[in-house]
Parts: sequence; structure tokens; C-alpha cells
Amino acid sequence: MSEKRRRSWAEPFKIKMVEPIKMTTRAEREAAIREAGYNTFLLKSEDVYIDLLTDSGTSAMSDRQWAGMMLGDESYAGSRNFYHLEAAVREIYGYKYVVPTHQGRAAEHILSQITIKPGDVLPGNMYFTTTRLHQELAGGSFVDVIIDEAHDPASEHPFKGNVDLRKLQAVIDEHGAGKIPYVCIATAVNMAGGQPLSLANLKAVRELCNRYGIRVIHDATRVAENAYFIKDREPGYARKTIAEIVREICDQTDGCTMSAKKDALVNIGGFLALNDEALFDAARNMVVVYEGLHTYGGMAGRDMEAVAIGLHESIDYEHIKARVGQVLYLGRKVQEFGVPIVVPIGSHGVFLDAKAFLPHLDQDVYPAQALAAEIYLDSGVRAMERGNVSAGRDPQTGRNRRPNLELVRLTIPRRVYTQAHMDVVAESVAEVYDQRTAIKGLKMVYEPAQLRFFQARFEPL
Ligand code: P71
Repeated sequence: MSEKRRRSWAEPFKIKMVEPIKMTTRAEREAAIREAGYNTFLLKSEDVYIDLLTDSGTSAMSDRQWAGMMLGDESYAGSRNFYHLEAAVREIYGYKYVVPTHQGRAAEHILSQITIKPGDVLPGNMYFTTTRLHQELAGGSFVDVIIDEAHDPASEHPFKGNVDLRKLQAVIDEHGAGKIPYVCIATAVNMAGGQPLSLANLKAVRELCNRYGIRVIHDATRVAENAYFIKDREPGYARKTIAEIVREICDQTDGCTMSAKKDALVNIGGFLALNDEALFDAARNMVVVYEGLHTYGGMAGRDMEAVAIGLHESIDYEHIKARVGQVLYLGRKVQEFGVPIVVPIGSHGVFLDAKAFLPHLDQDVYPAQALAAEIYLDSGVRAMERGNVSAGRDPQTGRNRRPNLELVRLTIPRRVYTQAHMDVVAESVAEVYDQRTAIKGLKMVYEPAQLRFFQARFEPL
């Protein structure tokens, strides 16, 4: 067979347990989305056919992970599984100290409370909803220092997760290093569309921060996916292993917050990892207040074992290539139908550009929210709004933030869906695209004070 006809990847696993999913009728979906206030977060998962809400906690664990679950040591203190987790973090990421938490935002909470004083500023390569909220709750304010290209869905920049060093320098000049407890660097930047940063850029950030004695904290949630893109795109890295690249990334930083529900292939879990002993001590004192003893955080022993094994699986080249490859497959398919998406195609999902999809709608009638509801109506595929609703209101002005990126995320769980599922998704998006001029906006009729996207309710205009 000629190379041209060969597929670039296939799943490096076979399936030994299946979970039936059910198809619904259009009438059932109309009732379901109305009842959910046109918010896909409020749908019952039983009413969903293909669930692309998130890749968080939705992955299929391996037989090894399930076997590990049976070896859970559920002792209150000193569980053997904690030591396995600690050893995996030390070996793979290289951070010295590990504080287990029930998931990523709990690590963000603890880090924010122990490092941020009122009036501090937190530069970062684009906001993430929970990260920014915990910074704000601790009295800090987030400042975006990502490159401009990240805010442009059409820019083909290969490393849209990069930091703009001039923006970072300007924040330091304006506020002074004393007001910056750390710079937050995410790998495979979620809100930009799963876009990687380069090691060259990260090293430059490290150097700049060293000059001012500022910490660099890594949001490592999708670091293996970022490492795959570095291997694929960054000069000098093609021959390095994913493990080597992951380690090189972590080596540039002083610690990480981690939602193990993504890269690490578990349904629940996370941790805060640090190199500084005094900071670790403070974090350990906090974890017992909010999560649980410092040798389990919010996790059962069996959960920690699954994370430890999942961390090792996350850096397997064949795994990560197939994972990113499946996202690429869906993205290309959607592009073939002419649908506007964020480019380059990201690591964990395909992000539809709702502004370009629905140019007739103003951002304050929530085009991405409306589009996600419309895709559900068409096929029972559940997507997530990542636009004006997710961005929330500016605490100063009280007005909608109206972010540049108004996106619908089709997020792919790991090792869960097949290529045929991807075809169904792409065809549904294409169908909705054909009907796009008939799509109307939404009015928000219930708005929670925090993280409004989770529970907000809407009505069609
Ligand atoms: C995602 C999630 C889960 C989520 C969170 C908030 C709103 C909607 C969905 C979670 C992340 C993440 C990054 C980069 C920290 C967290 C929090 N992502 N950093 O994308 O992507 O972790 O959910 O374990 O608390 O669907 P947590």
C-alpha cells in the first residue's frame, strides 16, 4: 500500500467493555433542551447521544488502572497509593513535593490562598475560568499576557499558547515584581483552543522571571498533549521522547497545579506539586482544612493509584499520537464542510468559531450558547459554550466581557469514542451550518454570581 493511502494513526488499544448509549428523537431533544434552559451543562446525560461537553473525568481507564483500583489502600494516613502517586509525579514531572487534591481547582484554591495578597496581579497565558476565580477570591487580579495571535481564531501560529514577553515585561514594570506572586503558565491552553506553547518561549519566560525573582507555576493539566505538539513542530525536538519533553517543560517551572481528570486518564483526582519546601509546608497545612489529610487530599487510595498509573500512560507516544490524531481527524472533517473553526486544530477538541458561524448575531445574544443548543437539537451531540457566557462579567464595570473568542468546544474524551462517532459529529455540525441563517440568539433569564456558565438559564429570542 502506498504511504499516501495509509492512515496516520490507529488507536493503540482494543475495547473489552462497552457502555450502551441511546439515540433520542428530535421531539425528545426539544423538550430536554427547553427544560435545561438552553444550557448543555443542565442536560441529563441520559438525553445525550455523543457527549463532547468535556474531556475532564470522562476518559476510559485502562485495564491496568482498573486493576490498580483493586489495590487501593484505604488507610486514613500514609496510604501506599499516595507514595505511588508521589513517586510518579517525582519521576515524570520532577517536582519534589506533592499535595493531593480532589481535582484541579482545589489545587488552584490552595495555591491562591497561600501565595496571593489583596492587590496582587497574576499574569498568565490566557485565563481559565476556575484559575482566575480562585486568584480573584484571594484578592488578586489576572492579567492576560498571551500573544495576540491566541485571540484570533484564524491565525495559523504554531504556538498560540506562547507568552508575549513584552506584555509580561510591561506588567512587571507597571506593578513591580513584589506584586506578582507567580506567573501562571498553562500548557495546551484550553481557552485558546488547546493551543501549545513552545519550549523556547517557556525558557524565555523563565529567564525573565529569574531576573525579578518571580515564580513560574505551571498548569500541567494537558502537558503531555503540549509535549506532542512540541515534538511535532518545534525545531530540535523531533527525536526526543514525550517523557523527555514533559520533563523539560516542568524543569522550567517551580511547581504545578494539576487536574488529573484530563492527561492522567482518571475520572477524579488532582494535585499541587512544588519545589519550594516552605510553600509546600503552607500548602500541606491548607489541604487538611479543605480537602483531607495530606496523604490523600480529596481522593480515595484507589483513586490515587489510578492517577499514578494514568500519569505513566499519558506519556506513551502511541497513546498521545492517537489522542491528538483523533481530534485532528474530527477537525479536518469539519473543515471539509467549510465550517469555521479555530486553527491550528488543538489538542483536546475542535473549537467552532461561533462569531464566523453566526455573523448575524450580536455577542450579547450569546451565539456560542445558541449554537451548542442547536447542535444538540440536531443530533444529540453535546458541546460546551466557551465565549461570552463563560467569560462572565468584568468585576469593575459589571458588563459582559465580550471576549474575542466566541467558541463552541467539541471536546473529545480519551479512549472513549470511535472514528464513526467523529463522522456523526462532523455531519451534524455541517447540517447545522447549512441551516445557520435561521438560528436566533438567546436571552439570559437566570444568572448565577460565580462561574455563571454552569447554571445559567436562557430563553430563545
Ligand atoms: C474542561 C475543564 C473542566 C471544567 C472546568 C470549568 C468549567 C467547565 C469545565 C478544567 C481545568 C482546566 C485547566 C487548564 C484547571 C482546570 C480545573 N477543565 N486548568 O476543560 O482545563 O480542573 O475541573 O479538575 O477542577 O472541561 P478541575
